[in-house]
Amino acid sequence: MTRDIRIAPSILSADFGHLHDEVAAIDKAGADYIHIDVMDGHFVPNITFGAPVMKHVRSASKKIFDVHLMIAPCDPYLQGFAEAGADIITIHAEAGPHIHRSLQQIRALGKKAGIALNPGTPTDFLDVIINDVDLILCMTVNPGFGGQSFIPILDKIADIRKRIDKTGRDIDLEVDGGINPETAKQVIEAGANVLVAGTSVFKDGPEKYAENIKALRG
Ligand code: S6P
Ligand code: MG
Repeated sequence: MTRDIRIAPSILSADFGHLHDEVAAIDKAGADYIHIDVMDGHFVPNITFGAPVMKHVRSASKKIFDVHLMIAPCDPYLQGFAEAGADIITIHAEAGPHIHRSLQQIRALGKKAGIALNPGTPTDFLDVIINDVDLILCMTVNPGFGGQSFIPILDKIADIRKRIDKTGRDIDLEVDGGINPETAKQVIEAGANVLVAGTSVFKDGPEKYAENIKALRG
């Protein structure tokens, strides 16, 4: 089956000294979503930036801002990211004691709700929340750093695709971590339709972004 593949460059690999220009450049180069990685130094062993920085770059693109919150607890920050211009807010299965309420809160803020599964988080978890999400993010690295190697959990991606198809709803299946032209083919084949990529999009400078994005579409 042919799916419409969307590419979500992760600005974690951008030049932070020129973030506004970098977001404008990937927009122009053909990005479908702008993937925003937020890390708190607690849920993951690294710190990036918060809603004020995202708000500052929001004006660089009209594309979908796909916010990946690697933070716990997530609840106190959801409104801030919604107000800063997020379109999709994705939280991790382990991001708080009442994950169902957190997903409801994202939707109540008028945003699409995503759930992220770490490589070690079982897909059975989806049974209890799949009707409350618009996107499922399957991590193919343990989150915290860009530039890690892809963990080949293709059966897990295929399992999530089956669960999505069973709902009959149009839920995005996003894959994040170690995506390059070779692994992109594998995850598309397994059922993913949104590919996050940092290293492989931002390598070799802005004049290569369009070519790098195109190479991921398979
Ligand atoms: C996980 C990571 C992801 C990012 C990532 C992808 O540690 O932080 O959530 O989206 O930057 O990067 P790469 O280099 O694997 O494509
Ligand atoms: Mg991410």
